[in-house]
Amino acid sequence: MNNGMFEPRPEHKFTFGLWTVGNPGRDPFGDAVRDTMPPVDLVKLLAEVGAYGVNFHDNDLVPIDAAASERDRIVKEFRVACDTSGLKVPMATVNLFYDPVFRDGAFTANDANVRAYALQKTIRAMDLGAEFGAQVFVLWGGREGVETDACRRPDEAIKRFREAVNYLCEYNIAQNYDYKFALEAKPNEPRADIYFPTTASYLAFIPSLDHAEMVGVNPEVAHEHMPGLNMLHSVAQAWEAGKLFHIDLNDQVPGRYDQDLRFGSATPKQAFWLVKFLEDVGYEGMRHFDAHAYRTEDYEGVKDFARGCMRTYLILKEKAERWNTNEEIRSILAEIETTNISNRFENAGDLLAIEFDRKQLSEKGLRYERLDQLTIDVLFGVD
Ligand code: GLT
Ligand code: MN
Ligand code: MN
Repeated sequence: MNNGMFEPRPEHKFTFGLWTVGNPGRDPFGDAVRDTMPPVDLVKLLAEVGAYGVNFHDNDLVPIDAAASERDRIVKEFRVACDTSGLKVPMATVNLFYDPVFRDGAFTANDANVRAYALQKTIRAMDLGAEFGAQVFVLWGGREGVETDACRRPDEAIKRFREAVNYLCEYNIAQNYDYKFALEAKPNEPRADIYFPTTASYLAFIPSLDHAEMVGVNPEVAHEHMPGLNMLHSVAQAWEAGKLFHIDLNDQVPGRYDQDLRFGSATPKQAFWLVKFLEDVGYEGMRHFDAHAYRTEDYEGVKDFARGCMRTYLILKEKAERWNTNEEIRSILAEIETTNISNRFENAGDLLAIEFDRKQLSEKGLRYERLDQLTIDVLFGVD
């Protein structure tokens, strides 16, 4: 039904990480279920399903131990694949979590040489992303945390993290890269506790940086849902602060391990409010899917997964339009607005002089039940 309407187009700015469609299904309890697909083939797969762009960590593309000549060959091949398929590289990032060297963190590790290596690895990843025209650089500090707080004071970790981001901003300026950095929060996993557990933590930290204007956030649905937070509220706060530089779309049931499910597949109502917000405010950044296919799937299933992420986004976008134009919804919203006539009190005396009628103010039902049911009707297609 309405198939053409939900087909991805370049202007939708749908992107996927190499690590998402390339996820071979390994988990802590079981081995890979899909053969590893080379990056150039993943680009073809993404082009086939209609994505706009592909993002990568340094080591998704270039193995950590690659010699310079191998790096150049890989980069060349990847460029040809992107050019041929028309795929863009809007975002790049760095893997500071996989290698054992980062077992105690990267920018916050206690060993100064590990911290320096992490910085070196990051600026090389910035060079790599810049070669492909990436404009956003995501920093997810997966190992920036602890199993035991005995190892360092957390305020020291914050200072180290600040020093690292300041350094990267200087490099960005020196190289004329013009990147925007997007800090991605996650409360736990892979470590017991990760510093800066929520998007709001990063929003509070960013103003303390030397180049705060260069740094924003990359909220992820799953990472907000894991501790039971409301993704929409985190995104709205970032947007209102002018800091929504990127977004990771996927899904997650609160309280579980990091599921990275197909966008909208577990909590479609929350996904609806999120899409509606992004569309209503006119967010112009990438709609990046940071998720992966079920472990039951082969590469045809991976395509189903990727198509599903984009299709659900577009369905929800259409639902948002229906919600915005639904007559009964509009009339309830208009009714709500009648109570929102703001008073300005020139001085506190004016405010103190008013006798509020609390009983009258709390008498009338607010009709949010009806409003929510109308939302459900829209979502279920019976509006
Ligand atoms: C990793 C993580 C994601 C981050 C990626 C960027 S890598 O898969 O689970 O949430 O966005 O480093
Ligand atoms: Mn993510
Ligand atoms: Mn995740």
